[in-house]
Amino acid sequence: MPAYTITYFPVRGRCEAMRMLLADQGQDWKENVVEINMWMKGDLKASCLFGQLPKFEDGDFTLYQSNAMMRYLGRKHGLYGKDDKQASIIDMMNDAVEDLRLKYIKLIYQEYETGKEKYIQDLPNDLSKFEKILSGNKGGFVAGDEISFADYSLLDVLRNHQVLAPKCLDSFPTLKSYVDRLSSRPKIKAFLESDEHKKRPINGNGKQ
Ligand code: 0HH
Repeated sequence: MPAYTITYFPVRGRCEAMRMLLADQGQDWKENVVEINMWMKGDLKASCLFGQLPKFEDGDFTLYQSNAMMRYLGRKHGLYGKDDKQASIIDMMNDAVEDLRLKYIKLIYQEYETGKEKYIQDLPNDLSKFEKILSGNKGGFVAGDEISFADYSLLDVLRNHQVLAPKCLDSFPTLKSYVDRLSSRPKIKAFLESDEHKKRPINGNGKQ
């Protein structure tokens, strides 16, 4: 029986970075898929610490907040840098990814029709920051020379943006090769090619 359980809606959303991490680390997990009609009944929502999903379980240990889950798995699977300074850079990068994810979520769920063009126009302003940071780190990851939990977060957000704006990485060669290199890691590649991943929509409203 897998150690981990992810309880979430049938979307990639806030869990696909964690799924890539688990797949890449050779971990099994169970998916507890919550359809919207079940969520609307209210009992599960009432039981969630902050009234939201995802919920993550490791045996009898339960966590809410997707980034706390990433940090937990980072600590548990050696994906949190080699010292306190690297760990702090990894935290900083994960927070920066969260800022971009929140902008993306706002676009997808609130402003898609009115704001997509402007969003794509402004996107290089955000991407250039990540390009600069990654090109300054010869190790090829957000910090040091080993993958960290924040790399899976960044990979997920960049891949989502490639769906939103397929050419968005064309002027960012380091980011482009970073996405290609991480996506080609054998276990990530197998996960990305799985029906499980391919059939799961990125977002819950059909927009991407
Ligand atoms: N800070 C939290 C975290 O990182 C934010 C969690 C959150 O926003 O974990 N949860 C949302 C779902 S994520 C939630 O629980 C967005 C995906 C929405 C897809 C839903 C589609 C269902 C389609 C069948 N929202 C529900 C709620 O707040 O009641």
